[in-house]
Amino acid sequence: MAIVFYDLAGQDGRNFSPYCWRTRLALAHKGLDYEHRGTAFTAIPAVGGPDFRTVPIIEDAGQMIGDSTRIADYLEAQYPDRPSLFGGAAGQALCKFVHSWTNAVVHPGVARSVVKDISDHICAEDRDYFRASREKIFGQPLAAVQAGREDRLEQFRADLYPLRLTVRGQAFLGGETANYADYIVFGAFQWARTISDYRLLADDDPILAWFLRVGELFDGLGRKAPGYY
Ligand SMILES: N[C@@H](CCC(=O)N[C@@H](CS)C(=O)NCC(=O)O)C(=O)O
Repeated sequence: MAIVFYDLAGQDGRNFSPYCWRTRLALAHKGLDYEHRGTAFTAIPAVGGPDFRTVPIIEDAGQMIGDSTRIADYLEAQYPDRPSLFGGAAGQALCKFVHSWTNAVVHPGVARSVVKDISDHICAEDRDYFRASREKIFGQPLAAVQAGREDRLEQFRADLYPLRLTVRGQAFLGGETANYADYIVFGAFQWARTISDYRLLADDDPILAWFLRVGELFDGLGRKAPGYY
């Protein structure tokens, strides 16, 4: 039986979860067939019970596995004959840094820039849950969180300098070919692209060129997904 992949669902087939994009690209990288199940936020508890509070979740060979990092590690161990996500143990360990950097630096900047746009694109049944849970996190109405994003853009772009320097000098974070590090960071920008026309990256930013390159992989998996650019 093919793997079942529970992905976050938004309106009009917009799959906007950054973590689910990591898993989606990891499955494609491994060349694994899967059944894609779009899942609303409020439907997640019904998928795997109380141990699974977030997506992505995959079901494979009778097991449920949650958390994008655990899923990537599982796929690498379970399917060693398929293309490697990490290129070995050192690459796998370095991806933990890429994960931490992305979560600490990229995700907060993206979230504050587009959180109101997310709420405008989520499934109708999730609206109240999303607004209440995110307003609790931010301590403000979502429109107020997002307000002033233009004033924060220069600092956000400056914070991306190490990424910019890297992808200016090589095609992918993985080198000549993409690996899981690319998918971690790609997920953050794909999150924004799927639900907002706000441009976090300048047209001439090497990070945008890299993002578009990753979007072309696997027959344009990222590019073809509903989004704004
Ligand atoms: N550490 C988890 C985080 C996953 C996560 O936060 N997923 C969000 C969607 S992007 C989610 O399912 N949130 C559920 C909720 O907020 O109720 C991973 O890497 O998979």
